[in-house]
Amino acid sequence: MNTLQSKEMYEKLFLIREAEQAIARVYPEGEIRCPTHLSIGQEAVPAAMGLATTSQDLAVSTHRCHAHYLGKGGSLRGMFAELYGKVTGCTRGRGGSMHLMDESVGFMGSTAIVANSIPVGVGLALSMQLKKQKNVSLIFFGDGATEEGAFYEAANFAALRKLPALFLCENNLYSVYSSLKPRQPEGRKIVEVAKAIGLHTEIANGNDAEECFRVISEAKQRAINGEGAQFIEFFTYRWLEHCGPFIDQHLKYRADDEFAKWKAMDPVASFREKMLKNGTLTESQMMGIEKNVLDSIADAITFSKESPYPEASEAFGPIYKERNHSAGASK
Ligand SMILES: Cc1ncc(C[n+]2csc(CCOP(=O)(O)OP(=O)(O)O)c2C)c(N)n1
Ligand SMILES: [Mg+2]
Repeated sequence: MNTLQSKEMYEKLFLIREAEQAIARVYPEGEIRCPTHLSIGQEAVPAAMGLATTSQDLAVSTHRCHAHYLGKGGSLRGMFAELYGKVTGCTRGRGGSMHLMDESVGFMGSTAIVANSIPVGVGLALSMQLKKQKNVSLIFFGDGATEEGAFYEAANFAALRKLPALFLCENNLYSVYSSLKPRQPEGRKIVEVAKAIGLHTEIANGNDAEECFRVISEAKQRAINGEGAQFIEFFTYRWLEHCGPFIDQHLKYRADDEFAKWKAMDPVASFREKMLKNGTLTESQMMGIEKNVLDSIADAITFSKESPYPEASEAFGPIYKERNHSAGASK
C-alpha cells in the first residue's frame, strides 16, 4: 500500500470505529428507535473492501451493515439521519439501521433476514457478467449465514456460472449468543464447505487491514479475469453485544480470555501503530485525519437531529396513502 492508500485506509478505519462509538454514545438518549448491530472490532474488512473496490463494484450486506456502508463510501449524514428515522436518511427514514443503501457509491442495500441478501448479490454478479462489465459484486455475511439454505443455492449458482462474485464471510465466531460449537459439526471449516461447492477460497486475518486489502484486491482481479466466484473467510470478533450499544461480557457466553485476546488485536489501533512505526504516516497526519472524521460525525448528528421526520403518508407508504384516500373519498 502506498502513502495515499494508507491514509485512506486509516480514515476509513477511524471513521467506522468512531461513527459506531458515537452511535453507542447517543443510543441511550432514546432518539434512535431502531435496533442497531454494531461492528466495533470488525473494522478492517469493510475498510479494506472500500479501498480495494470502486463505486462500479456493487455491495450488499446484512443486519450488521453500518461498517460495510461506510467502508464503501456511503453518506455519513444519510446513515445517521436514517438511524434517527428522519426524512433525510438514506432510505428516507423508512429502513433504519439494518436497511442502509447508497446507490451513488454502489452500496445496493442490506436486509435483516440472515443470508437473504446473498442471492441478491449473486443476481448483481450475473447482471455484470451478462453486460460484460469488469466489476465485482461484494456479498457480506456472517458465519451464521452459512447455516442457511439461501447461501448454498446462491453459492452453487455463482460457482456454476463463474460469476464475478466475492463472498465475504466475516466469521466472528458467534451467531447472537451461540458459538460455532452448538451450531456446526465439530471440526468443520466453513472455507472447506465453500471449496466443496466450487468457489475459489482464501482465509484471512480479518483484523489486519493490509492483509484484508491484499486478499480482496487479488480476489477481485481473479473474478474479473473470469476465474469464477471467490469466497474469503475472515476471522474477526465483535466487541459489543449482538444488538445494542453495550458490552455484554457479564453474560459469560464468551470466555474472558477469548474476549481479551481479540481486544488486544484491535484492527484500528494496530494499523495506526504500524503506520507510525514504519514511517508511512506521521502523528500529525493521523491527528489531522482524526479531527476531520470527528468533525464530520458531529456534523452528521446535528444534521440528523435537526432534520424533519417523514410525513406519515410517506413513512407508511402507498397502502397508507390508498387507505387514507379511499376513506376520504367515501365520506
Ligand atoms: C432467517 C433468520 N434467522 C434468524 C434471524 C435472527 N438473527 C438475526 S442476526 C442473527 C445472527 C447471525 O449471525 P451471523 O450471520 O454470524 O452474523 P453476526 O451477527 O455475527 O454478524 C440471527 C440468528 C434472522 N434475522 N433471520
Ligand atoms: Mg457471526
